[in-house]
Amino acid sequence: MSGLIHKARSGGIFCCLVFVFGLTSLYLRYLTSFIHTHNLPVASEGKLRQNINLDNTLNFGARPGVPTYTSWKAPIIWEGMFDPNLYDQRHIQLQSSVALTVFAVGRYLDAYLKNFLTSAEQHFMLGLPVTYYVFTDLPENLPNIELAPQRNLKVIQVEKHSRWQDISMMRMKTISEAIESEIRHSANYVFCFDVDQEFKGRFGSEALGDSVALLHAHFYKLPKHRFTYDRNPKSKAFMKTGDFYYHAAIFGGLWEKVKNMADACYLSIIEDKLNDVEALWHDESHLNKYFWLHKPSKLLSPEYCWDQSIADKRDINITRLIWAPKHYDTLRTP
Ligand code: 5GW
Ligand code: MN
Repeated sequence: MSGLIHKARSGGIFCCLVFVFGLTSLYLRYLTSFIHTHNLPVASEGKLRQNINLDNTLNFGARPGVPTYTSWKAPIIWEGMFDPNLYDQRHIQLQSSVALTVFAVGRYLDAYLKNFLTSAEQHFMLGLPVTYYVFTDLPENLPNIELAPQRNLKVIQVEKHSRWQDISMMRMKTISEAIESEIRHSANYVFCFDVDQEFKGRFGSEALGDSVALLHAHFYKLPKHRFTYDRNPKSKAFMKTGDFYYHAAIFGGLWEKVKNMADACYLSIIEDKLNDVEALWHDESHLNKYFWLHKPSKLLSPEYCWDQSIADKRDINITRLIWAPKHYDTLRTP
């Protein structure tokens, strides 16, 4: 009798095991099919990353002199608001990786790229894997820069547009293509930079977010009516009003978000060309329009991109990146 019960019991356990095993393998199959159909590297699953609630740890009262969040509750990152170690540890744990794109076309290569890259090695996203994507028409003139472990550089050749407005605007197309062909397979986040700048202090993982915009150093204190949005109703960049004036020298976020943004800006730029109009500040006008319609999830204060010629520095507790001197006379003549 007891032997029979024992048999029945072990039969039950066996059935249970088969059931659990079946469920697990079904679940695994679902997971793999999800990864395949969406063609995402495992670590770059956007939804997972959007649940990073690190921004709840920010101290919004740390900087009484300046706004620290927007009307739609996106944080504006100022020195003193965040714990750098907390951000770094969490992003290392999540295996976050970052691609930095930068264009150095024509004379901008010799003038700026070396300082930009060597200073990025000192201050940009230390502790995380970083790949620099350098777009240039002169790959053979690239400076030789020694990179720290976990940091790589890829050079992608681009043509030199004859109009400087096009060099600047066509970056959106190139960025989108590079995200599609390369970046999305190797990085979670993309940050796009002007080359005429130099890192001076920590530019770290606190700057990572779903979609990230930068407050323009010359406008962050000005009233809205002074913002230099495009005011021509014929342009796709036309804006009557907005939230902030964003600087196109830095934008970033999850690769999915940056790709959407670059695609939208490029489409608007092309539509303007077909209509024979050009936005007042080129790609920057289109970027401002995009972030008006699609609110960024995080804003960077001008501490992240400061112009040292601005006299009133009271709000700037640290300069993380500064504008390099402009030599328009020599750089912009053909
Ligand atoms: C050249 C002449 C006029 C304007 C832009 C260029 C130019 C820009 C160029 O010859 N080569 C080049 O690589 N660029 C890229 O576009 C650089 O990454 C540069 O940082 C970016 C935007 O141009 P900037 O920095 O001159 O624009 P602003 O808004 O900082 O004055
Ligand atoms: Mn610039």
